Amino acid sequence: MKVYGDAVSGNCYKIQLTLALLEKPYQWIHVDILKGETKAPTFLALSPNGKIPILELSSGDVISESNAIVNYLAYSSNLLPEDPLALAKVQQWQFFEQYSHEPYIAVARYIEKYLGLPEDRLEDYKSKQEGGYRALDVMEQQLLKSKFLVGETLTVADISLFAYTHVCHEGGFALSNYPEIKRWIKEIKKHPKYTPME
Ligand SMILES: N[C@@H](CCC(=O)N[C@@H](CS)C(=O)NCC(=O)O)C(=O)O
Repeated sequence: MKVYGDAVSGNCYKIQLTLALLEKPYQWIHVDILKGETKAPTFLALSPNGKIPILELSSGDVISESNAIVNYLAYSSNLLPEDPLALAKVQQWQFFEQYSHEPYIAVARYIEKYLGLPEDRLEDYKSKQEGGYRALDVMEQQLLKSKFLVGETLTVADISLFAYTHVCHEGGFALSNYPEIKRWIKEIKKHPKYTPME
C-alpha cells in the first residue's frame, strides 16, 4: 500500500495513526501542498480532486477522503464496529468532523501553521474561532457521557476527531475549558501502538 500525504496534515495523520494501531506496513510518499504537488498532472491522474491523503492499493485502486481511507483500513478490526447502530454513530462523528470541525479547526491551523498567519488571512482566521469552539463543545458533551466518542472502546471516530483536536492550539484554540477532551487525548496517547504526529 502507498499513502500519499504530508505528515503535518491532520487528514493525513489519521491514516498514519490507523496504520500504526493496526500494525500494517505501507510506503509513505510525501506530497508538498505548498509547492502545488497535489495539482500536478501525475497526482491528478491518481486523484482528480487534487487533495491528500490518498491510498493506492497494490491492485492499483485509489481511495481518497481521509475518513473513507481510515474505514477501509479498519475494516474487520475492532476499530470499526459491525453493529449497525454503533457503525452509524461512528459515521455520525466522521461526517461531523468533515462539516463542523475540520473546516474551522483545520483551516485556522493551516492559516497559522502552514501560512504563518499572514495579515490578509487574519479575518478569515478569526472567523474560524466560533465554529471551532462550537465543535469542541459538542465533543465535550459526548465525552462527559462516554470514555470514547462511541462507547467505551477506541474506534475510528476517535482517530478522525483526534487528528486535528490534539493540535488545535496550533490554530489558536485552547482546551482549558474542555477537561473531558483533555482526558480523551491522554487516553488515546496511552495506546501502546500510538504514534505521534511529526
Ligand atoms: N475531505 C478531505 C480533505 C482533504 C484536504 O483538504 N487535504 C488538504 C491537506 S489537509 C490538501 O490536499 N490541500 C491541498 C490542496 O487542496 O491542493 C479528506 O478528508 O481527505
